[in-house]
Amino acid sequence: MFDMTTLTETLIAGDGETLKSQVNQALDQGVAPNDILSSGLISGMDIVGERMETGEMFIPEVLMSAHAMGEAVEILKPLLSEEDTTSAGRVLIGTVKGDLHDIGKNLVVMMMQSAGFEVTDLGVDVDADAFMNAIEELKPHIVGLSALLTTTMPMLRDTVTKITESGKRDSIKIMVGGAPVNQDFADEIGADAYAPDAGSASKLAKAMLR
Ligand code: B1M
Repeated sequence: MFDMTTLTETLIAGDGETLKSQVNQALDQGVAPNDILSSGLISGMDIVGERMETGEMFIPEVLMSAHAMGEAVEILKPLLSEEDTTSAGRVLIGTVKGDLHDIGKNLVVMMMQSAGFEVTDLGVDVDADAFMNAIEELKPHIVGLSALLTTTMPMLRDTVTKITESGKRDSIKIMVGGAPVNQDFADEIGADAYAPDAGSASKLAKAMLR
């Protein structure tokens, strides 16, 4: 049986090349892509986060782990696709202003694309005006906002408020997510949906447009 801790340890060490070959080994041994992602990789990033907090790991090391994670996710991407790939709607997504975290948001993008959504990703550090301009241009059915820092959670509120004040809420559903976000906060700021992870984000997106 494949030992998932090898993936976790290699991710924490930030060794992208070794991680890629270990991911391939795990796949060869029949481990499900979703298990590799959740038990091997995401749990590794959680440990990276804890070590970052305690000062055991520094930003350059965290970045190496983040980069290794991105490379591993690239291998898993085509394998994590959902079955139904008919066009499901337009999604506009981004990480809010002041926030540079994009690994989770990229996973949400990947799951939504594989569920058949046309996704426009505005990237990171996206202010409310940039979301508004893109809404004008692309007329999305769903706007997805990601925030990973408690300090950028207010930007979720500002962006939701701006979209609401523009009078476009009749045609747009707003979904929020990110580690510090929860259902209560989503309700408080007037978002239509909160998803705790990428899989539920794409399922909820489909349910919202039904
Ligand atoms: Co940052 N960072 N970071 N960091 N970082 C956290 C978030 C932190 C919890 C670490 C810690 O201290 N324990 C902490 C935040 C504390 C807080 O706010 N309370 C923190 C901090 C403090 C910082 C800096 C301020 C550090 C500093 O400079 N002193 C700084 C801020 C920079 C900025 O953004 N302005 C910073 C910088 C960085 C790096 C650049 C080094 C790097 C980011 C690289 C990158 O993203 N390209 C980084 C990383 C990697 C992390 C941790 C370790 C990992 C984040 C991650 O990728 N997780 C993180 C600790 C942690 O989360 N355990 C931490 C894996 C990812 C799959 O999960 O992003 O939660 P997640 O996404 C999930 C769900 O949340 C959900 O689905 C995803 C997939 O299942 N989801 C959505 C996410 N978005 C969604 C949107 C949706 C729906 C679901 O709908 C639209």
